[in-house]
Amino acid sequence: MTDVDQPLALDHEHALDRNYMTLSRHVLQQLHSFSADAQDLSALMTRIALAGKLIARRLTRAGLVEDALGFTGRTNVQGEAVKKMDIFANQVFISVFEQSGLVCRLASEEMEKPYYIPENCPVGRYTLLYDPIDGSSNVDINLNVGSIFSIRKQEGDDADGTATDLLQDGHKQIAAGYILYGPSTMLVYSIGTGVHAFTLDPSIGEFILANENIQVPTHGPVYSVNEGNFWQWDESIRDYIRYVHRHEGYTARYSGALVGDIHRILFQGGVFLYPGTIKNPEGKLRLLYESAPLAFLIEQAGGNASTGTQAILDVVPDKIHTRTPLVIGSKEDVALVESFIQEHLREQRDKAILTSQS
Ligand code: P6P
Repeated sequence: MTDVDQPLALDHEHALDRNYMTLSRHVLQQLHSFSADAQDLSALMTRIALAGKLIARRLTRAGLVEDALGFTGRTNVQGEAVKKMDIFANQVFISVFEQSGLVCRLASEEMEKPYYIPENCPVGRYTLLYDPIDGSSNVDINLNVGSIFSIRKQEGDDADGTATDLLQDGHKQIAAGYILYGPSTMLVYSIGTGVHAFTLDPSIGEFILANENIQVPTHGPVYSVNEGNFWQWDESIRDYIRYVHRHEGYTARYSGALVGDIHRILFQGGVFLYPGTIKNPEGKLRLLYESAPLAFLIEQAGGNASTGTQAILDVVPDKIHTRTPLVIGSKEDVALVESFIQEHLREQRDKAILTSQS
């Protein structure tokens, strides 16, 4: 029989040949240290992974479990209708971290104010900021969703419970990443030593290293944006869209779930943008637990992330749920979007000068 006649060998056996690098070991290896900080980070990432496994399990059975799908009938602090899965996932992170002794607070898209670890629980020195289910509109139609996380150290004592130490720029993040619930469940993270992806092996309940030191291509074909907002955008963004419509080599991909769109760009290159609109000049995406963690990750992978005029990691929020416009992805593609914005700002300045001189 020729090769072409050979049935494809399902190489389950080869999968066992991998060295099975688990997430907790990988973190310690990245830090080349067993210091208290390193152990904390490893433990934090292990808790994130546990939350991911619990949420993945619920998602894979959602259609069969009473009360897993659909809306709660409530609206969250964002003014968005809350899905039952949003509440479930939000609570999973709280439950997984409450007794960990690692965190003092959890700040979530789903909670107006941070959740403070109760007195009767061990309190740690870190804060977890997270979007428990990003893209929850996809849950009921079995499309990919994600969880986004960011870890910061508490600064000061926050005795007044206002968590003002969280209102600092994204360079204060010590770890960030996301969990993508897709055909497989993947956890992608960075602690400032590159970007690494792990795939959940449900048969052993472990996230196993799949891709190490991921580098986003400097350019890619994908532009990812909700073109339904076209007429709500600034003219500079409309001109960028006209450019990619008229030039070869671009393709549109938009899933309605930020994590999936970013994951595609991380591996294939391109740019995701959620610009400001007339209705929401600051855009829709939240800085502390969506844009900043993803910006941390993409910069670690050699990409860029900006508001269109300012690096996302430099933005200082004035409140926990601050929103900013987002342009994120391959260096060259982010720069192209920014060039249209800069061109329009120049034109506006020139026009203002001419008007003042006339
Ligand atoms: P729109 C999901 O609600 C989300 O926060 C992101 O995951 C996603 O990229 C975006 O909003 C989708 O927003 O306005 O295009 O439906």
